Amino acid sequence: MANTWTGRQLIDGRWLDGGAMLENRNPAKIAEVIGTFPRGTADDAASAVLAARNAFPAWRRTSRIKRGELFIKLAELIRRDVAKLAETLSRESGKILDEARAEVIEGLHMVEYVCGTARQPTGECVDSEIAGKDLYVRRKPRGVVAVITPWNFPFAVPLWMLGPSLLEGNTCVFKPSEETPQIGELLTELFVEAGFPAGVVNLAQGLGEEVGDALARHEEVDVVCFTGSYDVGSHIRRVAAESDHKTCACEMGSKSAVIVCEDARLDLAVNAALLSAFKTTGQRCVSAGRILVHRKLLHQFEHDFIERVSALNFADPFTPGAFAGPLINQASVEKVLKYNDLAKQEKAHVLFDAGRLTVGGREAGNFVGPFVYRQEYGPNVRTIREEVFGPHLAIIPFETDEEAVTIYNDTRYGLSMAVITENYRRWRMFRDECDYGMGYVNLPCIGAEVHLPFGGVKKSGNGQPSAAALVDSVTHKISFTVNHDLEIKMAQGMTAGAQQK
Ligand code: UN1
Repeated sequence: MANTWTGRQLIDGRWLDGGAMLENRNPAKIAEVIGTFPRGTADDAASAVLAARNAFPAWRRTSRIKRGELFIKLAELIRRDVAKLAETLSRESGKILDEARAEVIEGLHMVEYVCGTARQPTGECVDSEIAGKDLYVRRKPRGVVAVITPWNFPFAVPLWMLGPSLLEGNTCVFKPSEETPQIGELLTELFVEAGFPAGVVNLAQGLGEEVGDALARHEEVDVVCFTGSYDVGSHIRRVAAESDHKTCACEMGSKSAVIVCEDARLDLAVNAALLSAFKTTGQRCVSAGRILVHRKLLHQFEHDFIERVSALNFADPFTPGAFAGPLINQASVEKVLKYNDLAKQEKAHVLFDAGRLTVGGREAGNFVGPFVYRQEYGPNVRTIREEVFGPHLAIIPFETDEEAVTIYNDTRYGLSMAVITENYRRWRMFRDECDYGMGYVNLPCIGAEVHLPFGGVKKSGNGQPSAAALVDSVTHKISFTVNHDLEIKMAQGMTAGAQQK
């Protein structure tokens, strides 16, 4: 499969190749070029937006149920191709095969959710204060949606956005991350094969600062859906704010945490912490960068946790039994190692430091193993507040539940949080006092399902979640008042007839 792929863009139903190309490499074996793909231009982005704009009127007039039926076909095609999609995803993103498969299934779940909601009520019928009037609330599509997606979930996250956007009658320009163009193209091919009309889904490939930026700025784009880093998301929000009509749904970084309470079951806490911190090599938006542990359990927790961490296998994603794969690129390697050093400078007590992995073929890829340290909570400690996006984990001791809340909230992010406790009053207090979008109890802080809202607060997001809740971002609500009387009667007691002199 290596060296054979030459990527294309899809604009108005036509596959386009040529122009400047970029290389796509396997992060587990960086010498391996998977293929090349177009370095799209701002003009390509504009053509894709125009195609989406032109396709919009016919698509929004298509019955919602007919639109939903195309997703039934799409679901069949994804099911047919699960193995191929998972393999492509693993090779391109470095995610282990088991997780890549789970991600394809997560994307499929979004498609199935969309099929199921197509026949659900979409509006409300409301009473008027005038008996002869009926009031209705309905949703209308906003228009053209730019779908700008990350490399860490390059199949599921695009579907979280494309699914609700298209079902509601919007047309889309899909811009995959430049790290994962191939899985983006395979997904787009499936939309074409399922029979989505030309121009309804367009694929724009290339660099974020060129194509992504052009999409976010384009006046004919009505909504920008974005998942990725805080810096890019905040740029998109500022650019979009320059136009009057454009809205954004942004899901950005995090410093998510697991809170291990005084009464926690230790085995469960250790497993939850392990999955939260190191699955996907710590490269989920929701990955935990912090485990807050009650001092009473600290010693035992650290012992059991490090024992488990030292047994984890970070390996080529196709290795049976691998726990996690490589980091996505060299820049990530440098960033993670820089934060590991910073923790030492900040006088962390290092409990485990696997460092750069250089044996068993790992020297050929972007492999960095777990780094675990204990750090006391205090002001100005950067590593317990800033996002690292890798296998870099702080264990922070606490004494009281109130202190745990303070520590949890003392970061500018607010995405995901798990509480490990047997006490429902305690859980409820954390539920209400912490700032986050996705909360868990006796679970890791990863692993959300598509029929829930997915998004965060503070620097993690603008409160316009993806997945099922995206419907609120890609539609606007209209009200409609219908009069069944033969005369006009006004609400609020206003006189409706001609005034007598
Ligand atoms: C992400 O973190 O970038 O909740 C997406 C989860 C997955 C999606 C994560 N369902 O862990």
